[in-house]
Amino acid sequence: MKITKNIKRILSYYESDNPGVKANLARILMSGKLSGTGKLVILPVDQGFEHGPARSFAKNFYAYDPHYHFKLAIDAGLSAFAAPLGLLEAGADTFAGQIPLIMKVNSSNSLSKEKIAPSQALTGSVSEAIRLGCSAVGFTIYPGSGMALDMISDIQEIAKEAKDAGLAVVVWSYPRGGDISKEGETAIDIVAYAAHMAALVGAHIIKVKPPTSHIEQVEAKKVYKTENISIDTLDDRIKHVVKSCFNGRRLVVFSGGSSKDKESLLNEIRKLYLGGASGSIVGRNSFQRPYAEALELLKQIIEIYKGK
Ligand code: FBP
Repeated sequence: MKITKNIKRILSYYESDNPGVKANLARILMSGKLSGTGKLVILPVDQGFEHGPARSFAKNFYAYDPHYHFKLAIDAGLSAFAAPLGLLEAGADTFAGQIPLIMKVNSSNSLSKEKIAPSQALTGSVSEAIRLGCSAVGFTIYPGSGMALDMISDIQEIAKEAKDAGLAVVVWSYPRGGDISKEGETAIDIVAYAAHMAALVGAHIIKVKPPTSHIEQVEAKKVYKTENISIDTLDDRIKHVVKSCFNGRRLVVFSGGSSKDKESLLNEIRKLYLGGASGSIVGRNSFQRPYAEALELLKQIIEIYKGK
């Protein structure tokens, strides 16, 4: 595989990483229809854990089958497929080597949701990710939660183990819990802060939700005003989040959220692209649609990231 100049430049930003990590990042960046562009579209299917099977799969009952998701990610020409251990095991042989895999190594669930101190259990490990041929491990932190400090300590250990083993690290950074209001979970100051924390814990790829123009913290409000930080449009806000991730030296992808109509999603993704996002990670909006529709939607998302 020959890598493009663009990908060489991105890899050069990861100054401390060993050849194994760089090879795995290159594998993700050189797979699928966005190969070599430096942009990524990833299919995440951990919603069965996070929200339960009916809320995740009943809309499109074929999606109860793990093979459905592997096939969708491969047929759509995506950059990677992310899922928890059990789901990856269920398609490991049939789809071996066909798409880079990201093992989500921690998960929350809606049955034991905690309002103040939401947390995640470890549900996979670096050695299992290696056994299944994964390119990366994925880990969620909830900045703001009463359990945030424990989660941040856990990711520190897992990231070290993953990097030593040559795996890339993807951090889902979703603020919630503690004093953060519901509106604050996607506030621009909070999302930029959460993305920056993910960069600081050593993530190669950072995943956050698209931010709103709400500012949650009183102290931050003053700075956004005095320093004239533009946050009025979504593309301005994306620029600000990307800047908060080491001035663009880290890959930052944005989640799709719950199912919405195609045009709203595509409009949102156009703004993400304009703001300099590295890509999208779109779960429910893809697999809750009928197969052909999902393929068409993913094709259009990929076209946007190709700059078309
Ligand atoms: P979606 O595109 O379906 O939103 O998937 C992105 C994702 O990060 C999943 O990986 C995860 O299961 C889900 O969102 C979690 O959402 P929340 O924590 O808001 O319930």
